[in-house]
Amino acid sequence: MKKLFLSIKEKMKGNLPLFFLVVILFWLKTYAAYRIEFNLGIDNKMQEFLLFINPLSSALLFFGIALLFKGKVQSTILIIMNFLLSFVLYANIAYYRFFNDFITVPVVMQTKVNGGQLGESALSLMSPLDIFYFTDTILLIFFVAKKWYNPGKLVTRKPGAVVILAAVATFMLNLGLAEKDRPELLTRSFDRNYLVKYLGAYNFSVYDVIQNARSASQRALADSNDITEVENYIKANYAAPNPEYFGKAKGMNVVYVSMESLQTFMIDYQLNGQEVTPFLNSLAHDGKTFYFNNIINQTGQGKTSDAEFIMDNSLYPMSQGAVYVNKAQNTYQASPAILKSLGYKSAVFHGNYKTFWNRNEMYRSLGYDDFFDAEYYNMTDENTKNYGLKDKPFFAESMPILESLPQPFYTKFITLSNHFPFKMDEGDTDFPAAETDDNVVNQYFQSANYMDQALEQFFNDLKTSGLYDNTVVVLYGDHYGISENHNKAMEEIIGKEITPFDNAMLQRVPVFIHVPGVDGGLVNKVGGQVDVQPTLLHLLGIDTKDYLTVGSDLLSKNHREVVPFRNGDFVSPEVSQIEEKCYSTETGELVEGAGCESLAEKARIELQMSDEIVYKDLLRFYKPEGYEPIDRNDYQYIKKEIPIKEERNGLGTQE
Ligand code: GP9
Ligand code: MN
Repeated sequence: MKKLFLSIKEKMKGNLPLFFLVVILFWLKTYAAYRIEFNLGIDNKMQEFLLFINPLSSALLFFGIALLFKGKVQSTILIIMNFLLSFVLYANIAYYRFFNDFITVPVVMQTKVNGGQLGESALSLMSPLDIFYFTDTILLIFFVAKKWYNPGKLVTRKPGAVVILAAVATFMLNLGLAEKDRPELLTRSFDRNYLVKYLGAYNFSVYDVIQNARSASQRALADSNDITEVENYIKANYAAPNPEYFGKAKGMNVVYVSMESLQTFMIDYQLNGQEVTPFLNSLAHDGKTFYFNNIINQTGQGKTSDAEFIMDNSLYPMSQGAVYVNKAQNTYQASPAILKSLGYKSAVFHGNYKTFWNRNEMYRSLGYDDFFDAEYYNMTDENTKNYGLKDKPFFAESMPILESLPQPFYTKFITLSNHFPFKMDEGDTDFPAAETDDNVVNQYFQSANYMDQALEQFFNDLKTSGLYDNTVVVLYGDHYGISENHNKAMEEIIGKEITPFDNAMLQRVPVFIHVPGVDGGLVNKVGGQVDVQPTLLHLLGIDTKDYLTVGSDLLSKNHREVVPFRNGDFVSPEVSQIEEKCYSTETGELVEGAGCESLAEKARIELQMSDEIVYKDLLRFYKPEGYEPIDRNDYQYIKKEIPIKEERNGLGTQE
């Protein structure tokens, strides 16, 4: 061993110490980032240890490659490797600060699609101090420039080979210990947090690349036999409609509104005695609107677009990346297509450009007839903020277009103002900010209040135009607004310590359904976003028994109540599993041996069945009874003139 070390030292011509110094600096930096930036939930000493050693194998492996070369090539490869890995780490840090998640291959694809639009959010997540995450790269460049790191002639590749072997051995040890602490880590985990905690940010990226290549090949390998098991499962779990409500909205128009970042805790919440969302609160209590206060959001990395996907298809979005970006060419049997054969026209209204989140591609597969994007709106500086048109001008300018549509219509409106970082322009709100130390949280109340006012204005316009009496309105919160990273301030807001269970409950989003002529009221059944589509279709008098939807009608007597989160956790009326632990849903206390396991299996199967459909594009092999398949080639979203009705003068204007 000693001989080997001496011979390595000789061959490295004194570079060995500097090489290992670079490895150690990189290792410590990564570990510091884990501790400072990520919230990985370390539970025991073993996890603590694994977190500490996991950057080592990556450093040895990637830097070790440099040692296979001599002279300048060696130092250049070392610098490039060090920079690339540091960049991967830093990109994850910036992304995590908002999304509370790690970057995956599909997210990178998404960024390509979304272009510079994410710039503003990304910038607000960076700080000059972040240069710290490149100190070792800078030092290395300095060593090389000063010729302190100066690999001479390479006699053998042995040192490189030894370092790479050491990397593999370290990785195997790491993986072995991780599997012991968390069996089936690689095969079952949907949770990126776990993978990073056990294997590290760099190994996770490698794993992710492999996973994605696998998913692409999955579609190619699937055939029509794969649909049988999925079909049997879904049909066995079908919840028949409640005769009291079935068909009560037959032939009516549909308006969906995606309420950006709105969480259920905001409904009826008073900030210093003042209601934040007085209009939505009035709907919750008017007895005319169904208010579902126990619906968990099931979105993944696709956020708003994931929620849209769930609402239209009653399928789960992808566990990684956005289905809108990665599976836009699939065959779907979405609401706009289902309703087409009943004479419905469909349209989306959104104050951002049509390519954002690949919507113009996805909407063709969903069968939307029209897409009114930013091109149709007055996108002045005053009217817009970070992600696009502000909600008040958005609804006001949408009204004439909505009125011009042939009826019955199925439409959705995607709001934007209540988006992170929630900062409002001067003059747009006089609602007081909260007074915690966290500006994001403070501003959230102001922008939510602005959205609430915009919604009230929209409802008034619907009433004035006469559409209200013949239109089902579905309002839903798309996903969380305040991520876990802001829980310190959130504890002040809700007045108690936030446990992992409370945190899961904060993932609830409000859902309202107003059906003209039907009494509503509070429905506190546990449900998920996947349950909205079957609920709506049944109200419209369309039985979902032949459709492959994984949700179940919230108004049905047989509504299933084990509701999965996208990460495999679940909520049910009795017990809930959050981060692998079992809680009583009623008290929020940890419970042992309380039967979370069998329910977790149910939740897992539901997700798996949905994933089969989405990942393998199985609906191309399935035709529901009476359904007319659509051809995505029939849809193009080219700007056209809107015939504005004359008698609508004065309607839909901003107050
Ligand atoms: C904008 C919308 C908002 O078009 O998708 O972004 P998100 O809430 O998904 O970050
Ligand atoms: Mn959103």
